[in-house]
Amino acid sequence: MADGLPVQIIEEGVKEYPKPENITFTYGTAGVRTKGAVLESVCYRIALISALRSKRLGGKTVGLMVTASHNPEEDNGLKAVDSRGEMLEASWEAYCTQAVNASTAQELVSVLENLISANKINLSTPASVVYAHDTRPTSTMLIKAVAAGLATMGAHITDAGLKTTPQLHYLVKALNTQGTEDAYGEPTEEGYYKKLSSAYLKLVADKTSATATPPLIVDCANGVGAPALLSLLKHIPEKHLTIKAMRTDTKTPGVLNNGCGADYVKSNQRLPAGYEKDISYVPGQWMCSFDGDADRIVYYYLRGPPGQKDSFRLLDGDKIASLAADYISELVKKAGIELQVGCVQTAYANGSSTKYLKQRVPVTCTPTGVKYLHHAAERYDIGVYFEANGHGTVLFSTSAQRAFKETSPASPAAEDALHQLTALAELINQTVGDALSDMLLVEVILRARQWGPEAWDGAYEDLPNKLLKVNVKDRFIFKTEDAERRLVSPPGLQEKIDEVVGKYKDARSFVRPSGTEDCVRVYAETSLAGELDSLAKAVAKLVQDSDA
Ligand code: G16
Repeated sequence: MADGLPVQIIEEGVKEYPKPENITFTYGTAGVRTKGAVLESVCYRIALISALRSKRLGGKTVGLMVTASHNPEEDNGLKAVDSRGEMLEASWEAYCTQAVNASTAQELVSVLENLISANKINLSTPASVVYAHDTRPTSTMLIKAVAAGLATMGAHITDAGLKTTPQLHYLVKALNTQGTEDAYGEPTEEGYYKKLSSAYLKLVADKTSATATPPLIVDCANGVGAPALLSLLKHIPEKHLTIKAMRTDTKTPGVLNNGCGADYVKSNQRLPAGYEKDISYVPGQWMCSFDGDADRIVYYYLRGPPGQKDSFRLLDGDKIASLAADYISELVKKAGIELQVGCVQTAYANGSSTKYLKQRVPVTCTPTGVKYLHHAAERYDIGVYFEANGHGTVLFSTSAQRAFKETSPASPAAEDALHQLTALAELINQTVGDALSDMLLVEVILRARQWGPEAWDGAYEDLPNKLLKVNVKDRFIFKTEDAERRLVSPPGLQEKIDEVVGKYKDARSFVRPSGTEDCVRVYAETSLAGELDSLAKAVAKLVQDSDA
């Protein structure tokens, strides 16, 4: 490949995987995402770009995950992962969009040539790409197209098979750091379980046995999180974590994310469908839901019997962020080290959570998308980032991790805090939000605090809130500013929203196009529960009218 792109092979690839006519693909919040049946050409082309990305990074391994995460089962998509395990460098997204929409091989080659020259890529550098997929029926067909694209570029390929998205992120980082002093872990699925479970066991070793409390009921969204959870549990004795896994059917067509999963529970603010008859609930019982690729988690419990009005209580990403930020800040103080703990949220964060967090730590707001939150969190010594939908993690800077290991403790309590911080940095998947790792984090903190559901929930009371999806002809005419809190287009719509919001007491509402689904999202929040529906519907109507 030293002499240039393999143009002839690319031409054959484009013939094999032609771009469907009349579809324009976009690189959105988490890569390209749409109906799985039309994505082969996208997979082939993004694989070409991934190989170039690896060359640009001196041959380091990058990753490709075939998944559509929380979307319905017939959707699929591709998430591209950079060499440190984070999302693809933003400046490359535009090349991805151009490549997937190029209608001829010649156009595609010219996009790739521009990319090569703008990034001064040496084509003789080797490329290495690891890819994985979730349980969707279209995944098998799509990974073939990924493999074909990588073969076109002569990349070294690792097919990691069925994995959760966070496991793929972990593998990328582990592969690139193995044998160095920053080794992240053994670069295998087994290595991932060993890392998480041994850190968890260190953290809960001397805590009250969990058998005294009812098992944690985990809704696996009928996705890849189900086998991953069962594998993880083989490494954790039951006395330290008792789980009842639900919605674990990865075989029956149509069940993925259907009436279950983190997105369903968060958006509908209710139990997974059918739980009322499927679970024998006991008071004080914790429950949580993963999403389809296990990169999100939300917790919940009931204040009364299943089905009783207002008994459902959600502990979403905001509540997890508060739990983690509080706990970690306390440990830092006890350890006697000077580190800044900060928190990153999006416009979807409940106003009460932001108020609560701001009284404790600095808080930053970014647009939706892990790719934005992750980088903002890197600016703190310890950056806690969570989206309200349950996607998030905690990042520990290199200097923070060094301080945990090198600080001489001034007391036994300080020594214990330093040990705990060291183990937390191992337990938490620092590459991306991870339902399994976040679940263990929550369990560690709840055990340490000896908290039942009400104690955690009592930190603050969420303002009543609602999230609606509005279908429009073209969601791309909706453009935002100010971390997506205000619309700049269509002209005049934001002023109309402001006018409506102004009629409600302490209310907030914003509108943004989804980057993963073909819809516009409307978020509304009020101080008075009785006014919520009316505000959300009024703003949704403004969106619909603007589309007429
Ligand atoms: C992805 C992103 C998240 C984002 C979500 C919804 O999640 O990784 O950061 O919050 O999409 O995005 P949007 O509102 O733009 O559709 P996942 O879990 O679906 O990969």
